[in-house]
Amino acid sequence: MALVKRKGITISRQLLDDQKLHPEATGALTALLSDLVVAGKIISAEVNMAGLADILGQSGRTNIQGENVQKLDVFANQTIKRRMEQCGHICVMASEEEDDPIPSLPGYEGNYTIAFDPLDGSTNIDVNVSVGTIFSIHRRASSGGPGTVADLLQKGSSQVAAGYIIYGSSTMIVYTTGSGVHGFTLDPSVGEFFLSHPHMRIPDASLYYSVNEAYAPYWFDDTRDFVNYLKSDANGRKPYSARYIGSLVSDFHRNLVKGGIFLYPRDKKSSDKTEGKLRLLYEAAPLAMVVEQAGGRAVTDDGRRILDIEPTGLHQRVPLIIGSQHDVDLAELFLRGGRP
Ligand code: AHM
Ligand code: MG
Repeated sequence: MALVKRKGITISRQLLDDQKLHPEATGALTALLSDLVVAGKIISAEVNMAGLADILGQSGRTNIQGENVQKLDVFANQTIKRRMEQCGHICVMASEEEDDPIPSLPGYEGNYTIAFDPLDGSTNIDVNVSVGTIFSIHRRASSGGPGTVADLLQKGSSQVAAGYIIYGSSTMIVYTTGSGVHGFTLDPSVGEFFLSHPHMRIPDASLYYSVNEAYAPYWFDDTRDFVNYLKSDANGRKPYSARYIGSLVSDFHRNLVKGGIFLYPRDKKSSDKTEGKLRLLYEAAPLAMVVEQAGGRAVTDDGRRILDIEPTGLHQRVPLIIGSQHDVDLAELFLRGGRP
């Protein structure tokens, strides 16, 4: 029987309801996600204090682990590692901030892996723009003991959960375990996430595009033609509007709620952008699972479904086109050389 979702239920309740959809579930994924939620609350509290760091000064102020205040992306990375390495359900982790796989504490290895971008868009912190944590969870591929790189290099379609925490005007967590997408907003007065956005669906079409247009001179022709088409009023169309924050979680979240298309395509200029900038494991794959679960699409600029890409390296980059279904379909048409 489908459960009726009302606003105001807690994330713990929702996680348990998700678990009920899988009769074989042991509760391990629920416990893992609950620990991740705790990490999100700790990071949220620290992000909210960021603007006061210069006023209060860094020395003397200690965080929850009793350390002096650190750079926020380092703090976020350590916070997630500490929650996950001893949660008892993770065998190995990968972080955008670290070159190598991160093992769990000996004796605490479990059946899942997590890849995360601890604080995406952290260059925006100083100007009070929203940043976020992105996470991707897989069942391990190996059968026991410490996890390996091979456990982490699984394609996006086998994720068992994915989502993000956005530290914005409110802190929200948006996640999927493969049965739709739900959004929760943190009530800081009681320290609890409450369901605020049940069964999120991305609008099929939109009038917003998000791309860093400063790179337009280096784009391939089809990318430029597509963006020019969006901006044009050809055939009496209403032109799209540009919305680019430069903080992926924020740009993605806005598009998820309002509809829109986000592009970080390849370009001809810099060698490290030949595959785009964004990382498959930490950014593209988890957001692709969220967007598909919400009715949207995520592809590369040569038409591959993000969730079908076999990763070959932990820090592999991938060109990303993600958002409303109709808009991504239209982008694909242009990038295949077609025109409406
Ligand atoms: P980061 O992981 O180093 O923070 O970089 C990722 C960020 C994304 O949040 C954002 O979409 C992108 O970089 C912006 O890049 P650019 O400044 O090239 O437009
Ligand atoms: Mg990032």
